Amino acid sequence: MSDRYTGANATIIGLAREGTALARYLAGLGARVTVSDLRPPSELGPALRQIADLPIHLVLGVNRVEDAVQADALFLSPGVPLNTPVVKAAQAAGVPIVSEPLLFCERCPAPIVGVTGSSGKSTTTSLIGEMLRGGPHRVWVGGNIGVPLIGYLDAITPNDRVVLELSSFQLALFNRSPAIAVVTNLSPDHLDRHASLEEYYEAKRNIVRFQQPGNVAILNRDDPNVVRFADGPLSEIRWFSLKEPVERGAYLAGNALWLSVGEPRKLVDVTELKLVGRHNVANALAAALAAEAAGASDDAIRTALRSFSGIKHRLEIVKELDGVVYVNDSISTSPARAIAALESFERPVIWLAGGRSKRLPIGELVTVAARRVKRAVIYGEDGPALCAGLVAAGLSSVDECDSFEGAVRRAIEAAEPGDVVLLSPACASFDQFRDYEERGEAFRDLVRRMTEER
Ligand code: UMA
Repeated sequence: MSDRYTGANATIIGLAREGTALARYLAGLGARVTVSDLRPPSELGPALRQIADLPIHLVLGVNRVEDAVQADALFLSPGVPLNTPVVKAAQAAGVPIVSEPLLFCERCPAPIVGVTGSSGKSTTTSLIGEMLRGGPHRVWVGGNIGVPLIGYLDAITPNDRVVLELSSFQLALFNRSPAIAVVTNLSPDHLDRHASLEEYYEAKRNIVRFQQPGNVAILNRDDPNVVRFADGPLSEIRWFSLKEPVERGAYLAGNALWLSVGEPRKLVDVTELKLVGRHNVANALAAALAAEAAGASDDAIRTALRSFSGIKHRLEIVKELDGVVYVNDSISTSPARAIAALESFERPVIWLAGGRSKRLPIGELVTVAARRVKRAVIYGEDGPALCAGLVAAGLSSVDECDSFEGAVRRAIEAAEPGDVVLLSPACASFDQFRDYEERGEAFRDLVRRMTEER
C-alpha cells in the first residue's frame, strides 16, 4: 500500500509519548524517519527501548536546523515551542509542520469528539468515554490525556467513536476540526509558552474554526471567552449552562441536570453525581451533550453520571482519617484550577500549594484563598511570591516550608476533624518533580505514611 509518507523524509522533534508512537507509525509506512531530542541518550532510556527495533536515524542532545529544513514533513511534539530557531527555519523553508494528533485526525475513519478548555478537559474527556462505553459503539479515548492514538489507526473502524483531549499546544498546529468539539471553559494559562492570552485563545479556537455543516460545537454559555467561539464556525452550536435553561443544549435547573436536545428531559440530580464541585456539574453537562451527539443513549449517560468518580490527581480523595479528608489535586498547575478546587469544598481547607509558577496573575487566586482557606502551607521555587500575595490579601495563617515533604507534614499536623487537606498547587511541578503525576504520587505516599505515624 502506497502512502504519502512512504519513502518520504520525516523528521520528528521530541522523543517522548507522541514521538515514539509517531516514529513507529511512520516507520511502518516506510518513511525515512529521523527523530531528534534535546535530551541526551542517558535521559531517554525507556523511549529508546520502545523504538530499538525500528530503522530510525537518531539525533540526540540537540535539535539541528538541517534535520528540519531537509525534511518533507516536520512533526513536532507539543512540548516544542513554535518560536524555536529550528521550527522557524523549517517554516521559512516551506517544510510542512505537522503533529501526531493532526495526522491522527486526518486519517481517523471514526467520528471524533475533541475536547479542549483551560480546565476540566481530562475529566470531561474521560466522562464522555464512560458514557459512550454504554454502547452501541466501540470507544477509543486518548490525546493530551496521555495516550497518542496514531498506533491504533488500523484497528479503528468507521462505526467506532474517538474521544480526544486536545491542548492549546496541539491545537496550535490544527487546520481541521473534529466533528464534535467541546470547549469546557477558558481562562489564562500557559503564558510561559504562548506569546499572549489572545494567541492561547486563538489556538484553542481551532477546535471549532474549521467545522463543517452537520458538525456540532458544544460551548459554555456562562463563559464570555467561550461564547466568542460561536461566531464563525459552520457547525451547529449547542450550549451548556449552570445559570439558565438553553434550547438544544444542557443546563442546571434547580438541583437537576437537564438535556434539551429533542424533548427536554431530566438526566440526574446533582446529588447523584459522584464528582465533587460546581465546575464538575458544568463538565457533566458538556459531557452529556457530547455523548448524546456521538450516539449515546440517555440511560448510558445517566449510568456514567452516577458512577464516574473522576480521575487520578484531579480532586482525588486519597484518604479519610479522624474526620480529615485528604485530597490530591496535583493536576492543578494554574491559578484557575486551584480556584476551582478551593471553591469545591464547604469544609475548612488546609491548602498546600507552590512549585514553579507559570507567570500567571495570582490576584484572584489569593483573594479566593484568603476567603476560603483556614491555613495555607506553601513550598517550592515560587513559594515566596505566593506567600507574599496571600499575606497581602489578608490571610494570616500562612506557613512557608523548605520542602514538599515538610509542607505535607505541616498540613497534616495542622488538620483538625472536619477539615480538608487539599494539595492544589496552582504551579507547575518541574522545580521538584518530573511532572504533576509524580508530585501527586509523592503526596499520596506521604499522606499514607505520615497519617499512620500519627
Ligand atoms: N524537546 C525537544 N526540543 C524542544 C522541546 C522539547 O527535543 O525544543 C523534547 C524534550 O526533551 C522531550 C520531548 O521533546 O523529550 C517532550 O515532548 P512532550 O513534552 O511534547 O512530551 P510527550 O510525552 O510527547 O507529551 C505530549 C504532551 N506534552 C505536553 O503538552 C508538554 C502530553 O501532555 C500528552 O499527554 C502527550 O503528548 C500525548 O498527546 C502533557 C501535558 O502536560 C500531559 N499537557 C499540558 C497540560 O495538560 O496542561 C498541555
